[in-house]
Amino acid sequence: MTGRSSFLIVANRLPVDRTIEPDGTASWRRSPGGLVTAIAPVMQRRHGAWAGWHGAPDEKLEPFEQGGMNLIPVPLSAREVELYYEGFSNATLWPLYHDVVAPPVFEREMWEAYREVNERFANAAAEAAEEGAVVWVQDYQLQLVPAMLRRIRPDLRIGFFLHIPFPPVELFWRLPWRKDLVEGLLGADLVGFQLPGGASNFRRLCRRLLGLPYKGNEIFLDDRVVRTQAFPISVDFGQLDALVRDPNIVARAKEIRMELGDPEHVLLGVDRLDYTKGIGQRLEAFGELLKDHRLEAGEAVFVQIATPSRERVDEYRRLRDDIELQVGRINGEHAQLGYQPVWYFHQSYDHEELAALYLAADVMVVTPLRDGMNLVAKEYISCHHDLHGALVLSEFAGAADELRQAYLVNPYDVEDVKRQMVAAMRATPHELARRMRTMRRRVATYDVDRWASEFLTALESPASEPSMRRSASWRSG
Ligand code: GDG
Repeated sequence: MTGRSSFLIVANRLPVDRTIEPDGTASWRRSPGGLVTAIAPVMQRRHGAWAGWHGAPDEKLEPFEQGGMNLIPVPLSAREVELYYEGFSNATLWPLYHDVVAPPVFEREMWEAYREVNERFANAAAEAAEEGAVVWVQDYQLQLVPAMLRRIRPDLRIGFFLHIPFPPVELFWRLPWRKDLVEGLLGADLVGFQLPGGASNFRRLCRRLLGLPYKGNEIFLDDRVVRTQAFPISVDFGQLDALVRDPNIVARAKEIRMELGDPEHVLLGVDRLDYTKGIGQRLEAFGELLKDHRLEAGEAVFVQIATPSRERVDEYRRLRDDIELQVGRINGEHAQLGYQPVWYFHQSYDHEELAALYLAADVMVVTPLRDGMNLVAKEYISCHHDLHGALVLSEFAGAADELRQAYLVNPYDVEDVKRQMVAAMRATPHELARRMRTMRRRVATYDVDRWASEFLTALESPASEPSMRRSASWRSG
């Protein structure tokens, strides 16, 4: 068993990116992001390993170590990237799980590739895990892994966390492979969701589709119990809070405002360029405020960072064109010499620049049509120890469940978005501080460490006995 791990993460991607040095040698750098930060200490304590794709198609790599983590690269061919990743994961499941805001593609070839790749991940995990190990599978790309893994290694404790919403039964029902997916997830001992609503959608689906009874959080199978529960993900509050106190970041934030022409209000959007994020809706609202003269020229600018994402999926190409047309129209109609209303960047930035942008912004505008959580909203809150700044937040983002003091909006209602943007811009410092203080308390308490430790504690605590099944109600929950 030497070389095997007692704690294993299984995710579509490894938490490292390859960089090529000027002399041509390759090195790996830990990718930014809360998940890896939260999990790194657990990894080190438990001789942990992480299985995932390393990012280059048609390349097989041996396991290697990086920053105290054992990394197990899972290979994908170029065709699998197209069918499993861009196809079934991002053209079928992504839109289906996000309220069908774009039409999902149902293709058998994509499904086949998804099944095969999931099998490969399950085999890699089975080989790397020591007897009785804890295995934590991440996200919608790997929903078949829990059951596949349990079949090979019934001794393991298996957890699964879904980062995106779990849809209502009526939407999930459309999926031709609905039974396989649900059975895949039920291979886990604990299935975690962002919100209680996702967990209850899943339990109802298990009852309707497979006739399984449940009681409270527990679903009763013949020989075991599967626990379902919400664990709202969060950010590394402490790290962001410290970063924005760095004098270099403070100076950069001031400089950004000057570069934007020192307007009274800086509004900011930061998203992957994705059709679920409601970028068009917020730009429309901003454009109308200028047109209606509720904002005067020069008074406010909108900075939109739209990080390149999934550029080979058709729907994403169309979205990019639409957004760029919309930005061009607004600027064409409302710009003046020395004043550009919308600053649009189809680029990514390092986390220092992002922190400076958060600090520079008076109003953060987060208007997804559907979002599992939305970390950007929580990052913005973490960056405002000055208690200045307002968050305009969609009711359809998971984060809205916790951040009740945000200016909550229905992104489908353009008048509502306009009204709340204006309210956020006109609020008194006292009002802003009142809201910000409460939201900061929440994010500081429920940070990403707490998320990871609550999930792992639940995964390792015993569930009810299957004999409890007799008392499980067919209607509860
Ligand atoms: C999925 C779910 C859920 C963005 N641009 C840059 C950059 N980012 C970072 C942000 C933030 C992350 O990317 C985006 O996270 P979100 O939560 O906002 O959205 P998704 O990518 O859709 O994430 C979502 C999340 O998983 C976690 O469970 O909240 O609902 O959809 O951290 O800061 N980071 C840097 N440069 C950029 O240009 N460095």
